[in-house]
Amino acid sequence: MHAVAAAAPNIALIKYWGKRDRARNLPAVGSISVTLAELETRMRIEFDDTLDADKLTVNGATEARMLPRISRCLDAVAGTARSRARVDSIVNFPVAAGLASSASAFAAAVVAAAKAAGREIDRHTLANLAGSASGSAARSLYGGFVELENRDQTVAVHTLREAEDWPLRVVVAITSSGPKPVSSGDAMERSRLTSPFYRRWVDEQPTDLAAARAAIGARDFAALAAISEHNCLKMHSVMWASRPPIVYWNSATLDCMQRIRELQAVGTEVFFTIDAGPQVKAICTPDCEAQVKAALAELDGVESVMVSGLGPGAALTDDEWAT
Ligand code: 2P0
Repeated sequence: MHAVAAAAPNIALIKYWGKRDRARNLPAVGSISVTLAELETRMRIEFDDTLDADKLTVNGATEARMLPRISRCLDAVAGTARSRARVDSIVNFPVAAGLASSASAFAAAVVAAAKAAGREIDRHTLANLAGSASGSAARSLYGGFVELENRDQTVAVHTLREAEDWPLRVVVAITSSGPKPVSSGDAMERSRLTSPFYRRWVDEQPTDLAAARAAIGARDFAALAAISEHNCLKMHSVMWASRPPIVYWNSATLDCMQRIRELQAVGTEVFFTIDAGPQVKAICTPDCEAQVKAALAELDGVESVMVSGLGPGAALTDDEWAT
């Protein structure tokens, strides 16, 4: 009655921002992301009749804040009549790094919970179960370049191109490890209700998705860079125009963007993207990785820099913890 699954976080290039159905956590727009490698959440789930409540640990410490969401996710996968569960999770990257640790956590949770409960659940259904816990988690069920499309009452997620097919690198510049001023769920709702740009954002998303899909299909770095930066800045413009405004950036965020523009001006294949936080993710070709990493690491206000390749979707793994 136990299983272990591993899942990586993902970084959206064409962003999910806004919900069309808050109760079911269905996104207002489709999105395209890259699933990372090396960084992972490894989760062990054991259903145990002798427990009187679910228990969750993260890196060995009891974690109460995330527990209700994990419990709801286990109910969705294994049914509300399930036994209580012992859930132990090991995260090998800083949770405050702005890497959507909830995406890797819920992707790992649905895969491990289905196996531990003895349920055969196809990947499409697992992606929807993960997505109802955290929208971006649906994408971490798949590897490489991943598209999430809206369907009637569901999402459909698939790999557009495998990681090995276009092995780009992701350099993450951490500019602040403090907590978010506003959660992304609340911020999305505020944007929907108050931003004058929200409707336009939703209406234009199919055009941006099509451009990114074509760029990934053709492995056209310049085209992917242009549409990804545009989509990121448009999402943040929606937030900035919300009332009260939602500004996740700090001055180091802007310094990183400026440095990336300088690198682009001398021909470096790199572009930026920024999520619901102040960290800057620089996507680059393998040849440019060392240069990008050094250029960001030396900036004042950059606390640390992490690098990742692209990798596979969530999967069951053997019963050993990563050490
Ligand atoms: C994304 N973000 O596409 C976008 C870009 C942040 C900015 O998905 O409310 O934690 O749990 O469904 O998935 C972060 O939001 O939101 C996110 P919920 P989630 O990656």
